Amino acid sequence: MTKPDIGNRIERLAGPGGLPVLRLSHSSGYSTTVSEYGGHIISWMSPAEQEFLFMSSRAIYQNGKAIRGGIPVCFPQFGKGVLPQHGFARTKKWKVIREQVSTSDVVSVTLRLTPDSEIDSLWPHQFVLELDVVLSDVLLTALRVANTGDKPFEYTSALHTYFRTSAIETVSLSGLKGIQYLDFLKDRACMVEDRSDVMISGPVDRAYQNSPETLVLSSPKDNVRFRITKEGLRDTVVWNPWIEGGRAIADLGPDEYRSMICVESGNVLAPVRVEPGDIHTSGQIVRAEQI
Ligand code: TA6
Repeated sequence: MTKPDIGNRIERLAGPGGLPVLRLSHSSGYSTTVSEYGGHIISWMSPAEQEFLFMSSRAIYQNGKAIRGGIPVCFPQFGKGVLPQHGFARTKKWKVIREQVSTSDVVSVTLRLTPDSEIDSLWPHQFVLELDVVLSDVLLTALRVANTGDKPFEYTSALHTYFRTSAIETVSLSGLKGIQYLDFLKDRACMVEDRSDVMISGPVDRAYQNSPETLVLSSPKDNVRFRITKEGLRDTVVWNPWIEGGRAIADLGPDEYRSMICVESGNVLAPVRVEPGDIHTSGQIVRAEQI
């Protein structure tokens, strides 16, 4: 058997704003692009070149700024806290440590983030964070957090996935009925989801606690349904800023709230503790099905 040629399958390119990116292509026709800045996936496309991830038309591709859209990695803090919102991983340059095409034709890259002096001053823990981006006819994203120091640490995280839709009002998310959630728009009020299909008709920002392993997100206008399966990530955050909220976000284009829905697999409500020498692994697989 001839070994697949990495050159054809993994290209190093200058992405938006000149940021170095890796573009992975699978023999099925799927492709994905990951930025070394932020370890941030900025595109995932079907063989027919249908883009599945939302990217803001006003996204800023600049050192120190988080990119609006795609799959930001929130680490080691989800949301607000002592660190900058959603942590520092999304605004740091990661290092590509592995590029691989397996004999079964799965294309993957691994990026690594280790502390620099700035991180050290913000979060004084010795760690190695690795992100695997694994492309076949599905997109797998895995995070490995290694504690390389001699004291335990805790972190929260999320794969803050922005799905693209051409009509937010037609989108539905199933699998959450009966699941408890904290409503961040109502002072973290604790509620229980009573809908089988969660539809979005106003601002939403909530964290479903211990959500099921698999959720299904449908965007009928785009003839697509996403099967989102997570492992090692207990919670699911659902976010859409809606009209007013969207206007307040400088790097979101006018009315682009209509074109996005964030369904974020994460450990957001309770931290993960990592003992010295241990590695915590988590991740999600997204499968796109045409409907
Ligand atoms: O995951 C939802 C959330 O935490 C919202 O509260 C909202 O602020 C969003 O993330 C975006 O955060 P960002 O820092 O990227 O503007």
